[in-house]
Amino acid sequence: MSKLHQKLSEVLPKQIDSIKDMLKNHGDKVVSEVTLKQVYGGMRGVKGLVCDTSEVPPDKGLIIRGIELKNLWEASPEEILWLLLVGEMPNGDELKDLQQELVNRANVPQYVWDVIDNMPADSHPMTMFNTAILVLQHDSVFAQQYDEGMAKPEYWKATLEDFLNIVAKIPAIAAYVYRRRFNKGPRIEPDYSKDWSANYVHMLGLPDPNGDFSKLMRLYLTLHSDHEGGNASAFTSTVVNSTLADLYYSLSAGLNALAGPLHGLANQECLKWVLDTMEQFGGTPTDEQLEKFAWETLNAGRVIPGYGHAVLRITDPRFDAFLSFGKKYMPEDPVFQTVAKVFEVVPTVLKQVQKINDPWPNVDAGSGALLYHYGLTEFSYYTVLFSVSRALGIGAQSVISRAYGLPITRPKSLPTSKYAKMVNS
Ligand code: HAX
Repeated sequence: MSKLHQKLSEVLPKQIDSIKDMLKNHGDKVVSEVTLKQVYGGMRGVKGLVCDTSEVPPDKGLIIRGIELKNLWEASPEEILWLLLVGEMPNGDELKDLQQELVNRANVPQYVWDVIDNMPADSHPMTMFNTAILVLQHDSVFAQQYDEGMAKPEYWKATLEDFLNIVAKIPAIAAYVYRRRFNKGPRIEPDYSKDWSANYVHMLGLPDPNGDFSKLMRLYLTLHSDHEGGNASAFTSTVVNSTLADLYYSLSAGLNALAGPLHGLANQECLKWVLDTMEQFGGTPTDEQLEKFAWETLNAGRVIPGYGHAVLRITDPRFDAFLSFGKKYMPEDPVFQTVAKVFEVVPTVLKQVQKINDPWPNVDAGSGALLYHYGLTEFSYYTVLFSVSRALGIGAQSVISRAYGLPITRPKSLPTSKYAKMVNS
């Protein structure tokens, strides 16, 4: 048994007992009320889900297991995986053990490469990536053990197996999607002397002479890992996994939600918006030019990608992390300079639009410019990077949900006529 399995076998029963106690003593306590506006407003603010991996207070942003993001900038994705699941950082031995376990599980079956090779060559990279994850379902431990009559207390262990197998394999899959989709040459064999994110960078095959691109990718893969349970991708996965469809089905479903332009695809849209301003004005635009461009976007009935959030009411601390990286490593880069300028101008414009609740940048506002700087210029690929990272949070949430024995997700809907009757009576 790996150290992660051992640790979870110790930690989870205690959590399960405390939840059982809380439910026994306070099960009927009201924790949230719902207004009609919330019913027709995407359930914003309705408390009805549990997520123990992370929390997003509107005035603070992402907190993973009680640790604010600014204290996690230096963490590796593997450490984050452990933290999400266990609730504390791994020690050196535990980290090594987890990294070795990922290496042991990293081999990608040939049928995955065959499927990617047989997709239309101009498929969106997210379609290629999510299809590859779904195809891997063939090897789901959960599905196989369920067929064999697995008992409920074993569900989390089988989900953990699927989770680690997926995490181990996705860097190679994502890297191949990049190389195949953008004609970068044959697949690059993994280098297991490197850690998880550095090996991913190696398999992408982009030049990284001084290691700065690897530093960015490590930060990127940490920052996007989790964002509590109600965001569209995590929530979708939660619903699908609650049916006991295994993690391959549920992760692929969640990542399909991430592919929407109001969610993860905003990172490709955002860089496009930034480059469009530069093209229109022949370089880094002035404040006045940017303001005009922002109003033109809004007046055309479009959103300004990378700005606004369903929960946050401050500058996203993940954006802060990217901005600080850019200031350190590429202060003279004109695309980065434009991103920094957009940050000064766009919130002042959005603040003037009454209906917009959050005028501040989100995670997607700055990351593209940094990737662009290091030669990752194919921005339709950016959401795949996001997905590789978000798989950590989604998988951890699923392991925990199955350990808690949460039932199938099934909120109640009513027809409009019934709501009308309720509010008019
Ligand atoms: N530009 C223009 N209009 C915006 C806006 C923006 N950046 N942000 C919000 N609005 C509009 C909404 O479209 C909505 O308009 P309607 O009432 O006409 O539909 C109104 O302002 C109220 O929206 P809100 O309450 O402030 O925000 P929501 O919770 O409804 O939506 C979104 C949150 C993130 C979807 C929204 O801010 C948006 O579309 N932003 C641009 C796209 C984006 O950056 N998405 C990535 C978000 C982070 C993420 O999930 N990454 O994966």
